[in-house]
Amino acid sequence: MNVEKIREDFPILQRSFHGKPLVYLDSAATSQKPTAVIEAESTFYREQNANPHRGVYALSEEATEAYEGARAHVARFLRASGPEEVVFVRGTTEAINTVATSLGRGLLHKGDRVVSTVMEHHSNIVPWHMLRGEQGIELEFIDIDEHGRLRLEELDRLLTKNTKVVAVTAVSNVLGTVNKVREIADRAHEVGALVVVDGAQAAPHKPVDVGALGADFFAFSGHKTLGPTGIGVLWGRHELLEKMPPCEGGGEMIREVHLDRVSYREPPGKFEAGTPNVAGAIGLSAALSYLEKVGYDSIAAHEHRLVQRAYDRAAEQFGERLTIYGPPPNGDHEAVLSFALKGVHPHDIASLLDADGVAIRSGHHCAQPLMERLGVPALSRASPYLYNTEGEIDQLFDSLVRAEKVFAR
Ligand code: 7TS
Repeated sequence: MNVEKIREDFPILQRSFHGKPLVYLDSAATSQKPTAVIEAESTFYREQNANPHRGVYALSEEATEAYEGARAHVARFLRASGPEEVVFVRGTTEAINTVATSLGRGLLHKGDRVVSTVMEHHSNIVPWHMLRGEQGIELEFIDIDEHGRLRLEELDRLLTKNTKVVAVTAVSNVLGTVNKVREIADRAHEVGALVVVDGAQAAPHKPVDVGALGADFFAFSGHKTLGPTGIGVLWGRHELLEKMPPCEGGGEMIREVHLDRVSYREPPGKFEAGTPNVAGAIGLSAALSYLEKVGYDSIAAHEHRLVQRAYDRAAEQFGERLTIYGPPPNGDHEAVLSFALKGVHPHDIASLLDADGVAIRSGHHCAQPLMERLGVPALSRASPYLYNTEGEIDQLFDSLVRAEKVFAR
């Protein structure tokens, strides 16, 4: 993989901040966009814009074809049975809320249990909390061990005949841990529970096969996979989507509306009320094409080098003073590096790095229960992607050396 060539495809990487070239290391928050994605969206607006599914005129038919073509592409990308299993939503957050809200409307009952994990992003915790409040659903969490891996032995205790949903992230946005989703899914299915997989941090880095994962639902966000903001995917097994009630009512999700009754369309239509984000779906399809062209194997090998470089520099430069959280590199640790530098607050690190043009995130990363579990108020996080170089990892560490000099007492 030629990183310099790839970088040319991402116009934003040409920018400078505070007189320094941008070193963008916050791709777990959102990835940057290649020209192909930006062009795909603007071409739609310049040449094809119309409301899909509504008009009989040629332009609307073209818009419909482009939108449905994007859906078919996502279905292939996920190795789904077909496009009817792909619901376009705003992102992972909306996808998981859709599942929770819909299941909450009649398919889950007081005393039913939802099992999640302590490493989830808030978007895979809060929607289930809401069900706890509204429906009397029990909520339990799988803990982690000292390496930031899930303690799967807890499933013996947590999976009972009352367990109806297991909601787990495929990859942690803080620890980078790659979870054993298939094993969890097999165990969950033994007690008849449905498996909701948060794929927000998985889809950008590894090929997805929803069948092989054993998922019943899979959610991901376009903007973390080189695509536009405001578009994401809820994949669900078709027979489940068929049984589930819609969450929002409005245009295009209905079959018939009368003053005294209403009936709904088949999925995915019944979950897509209102005018959809057509340009976003087309941009997402262009992003998936880009990822497929580069190839996940090349991306993984490249990211692997970056992660290894970070671990090496951390050990050389800081030893015990810098802790990278999550499993050791070279296995089940994705390109998400959350760390603590002794004596320096994460926000101070992020501000000082910003002065060097290095963009990383600091804070609780929308995973407050995990921060509590780790006993830290906040962490710094560098999350490289296919367009980052080993030189940029070096720049990160050079800046960290400076941060330690300035702030550590
Ligand atoms: N799940 C995981 C694992 C995530 O990392 C995120 C976003 C979401 C769900 C929510 O995705 P959204 O597109 O609906 O917002 N994570 C982050 C992050 O780590 N920093 O900023 C956003």
